[in-house]
Amino acid sequence: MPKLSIDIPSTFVERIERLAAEESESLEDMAMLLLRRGYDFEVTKPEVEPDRSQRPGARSDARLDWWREARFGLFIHWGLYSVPAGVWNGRDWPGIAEWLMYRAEIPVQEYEKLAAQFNPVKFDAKAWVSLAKRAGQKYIVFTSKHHDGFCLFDSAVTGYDMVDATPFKRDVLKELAEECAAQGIKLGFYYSQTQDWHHPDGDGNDWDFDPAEKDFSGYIEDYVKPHVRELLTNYGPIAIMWFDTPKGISEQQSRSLLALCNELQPDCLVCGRLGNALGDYATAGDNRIPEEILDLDWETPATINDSWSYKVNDHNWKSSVDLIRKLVDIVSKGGNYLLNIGPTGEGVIPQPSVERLEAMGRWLEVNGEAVYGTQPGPIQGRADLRTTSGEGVVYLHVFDWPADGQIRVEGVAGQEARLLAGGEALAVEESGGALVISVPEEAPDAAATVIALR
Ligand code: FHN
Repeated sequence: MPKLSIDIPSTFVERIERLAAEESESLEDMAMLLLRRGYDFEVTKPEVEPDRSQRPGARSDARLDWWREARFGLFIHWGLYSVPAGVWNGRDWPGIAEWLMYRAEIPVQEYEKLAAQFNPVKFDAKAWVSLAKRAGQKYIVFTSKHHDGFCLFDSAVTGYDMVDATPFKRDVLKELAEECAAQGIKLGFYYSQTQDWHHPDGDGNDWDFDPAEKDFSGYIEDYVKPHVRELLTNYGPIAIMWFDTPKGISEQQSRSLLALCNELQPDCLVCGRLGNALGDYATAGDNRIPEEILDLDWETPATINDSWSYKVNDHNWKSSVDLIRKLVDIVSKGGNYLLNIGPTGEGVIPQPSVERLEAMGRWLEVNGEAVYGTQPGPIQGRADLRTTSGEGVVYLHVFDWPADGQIRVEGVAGQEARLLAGGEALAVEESGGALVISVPEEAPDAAATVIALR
């Protein structure tokens, strides 16, 4: 293979190194991916990109109250890509597995054949929804159509859907919607509005279709809008339309999609990735957590391993301690955590995901009052702890347990301190302008021990 010797700016090298570490790829593979299929190569993106921010006025919109209270949701990436699970023609493709079609430039006619293999006989809407409940998650966002263009719902506008094109023939959205209603959890739909690698006029597929020939406006009018109409008409009350990757969508197009959602289901929220800063709430970058409180309603979508959809060779699972701390970190800055699972092509949720979500649920059972419906706490920027607050109470979420048995906090008042785990009262005294809380020798919880200070 010919070698190319060029000087690359150090910022790009750092970016390659960071992405390679994040996705557990070799530097060579990551550099190849970046060159080959133009990963977004911006070196320093803010956690919330301006076009994915919150529309003016939404910050005080009461329609978001349930979502502000919820703090923790379940994201589900499931589709045709779950079948090859990151492997194509015997090669394990680097990167997130739902991007396989794009990364491997699989022709539409080849990729479509996956539909005949998508027969998820182990799909069990009841079990999926009850896992979210056990995890303490208050809403679910499910991929109705990802960038590969395959629809997981029965659509009258295309035959490229779960009911018409797979041996399974079941409308999984309908089953999930019914189950969410039965178990009392809100349901949202992920929908890729700009990228569609199957539709000749959708964005992204330039190996089958000539970009110069594409009628993107026609695709939005005659394909995306009818889909949105179906999604918001046929499945009962939908809590969120989670559009994704706005890319080149125009402001007028984003506005018209927003207007359609508002017309069909006025209470349905629209996430920031609708584009053009028109979302009801801001969407941070994937797995990105802002350093500080943002004066916005915002959400971090995040993975448990590296890939969103099931990837057979992705074993890079974050620990449950890490995930609990990420949840706490996000909530302490006023955000929501939308944590993802990628079920297999058979419909099985990988066991490492189940275990981690259940561990989070056990933690939330004890400490949920310090998470749900809370506000960012008064102490920010400390590495050893985070704070959230409620009516007359500050919650200290202690990550690093003190060796000397005392936690010192400044800038908070309080006479009574209590461990949420077990309810034990702790001695509190003022000393030198700080509150000093005496704590047991051992940390009661390895992930985060919560102390309620009143
Ligand atoms: O390209 C997608 C990706 O596959 C995944 O769906 C994530 C989830 O937030 N959104 C896009 C990248 O930001």
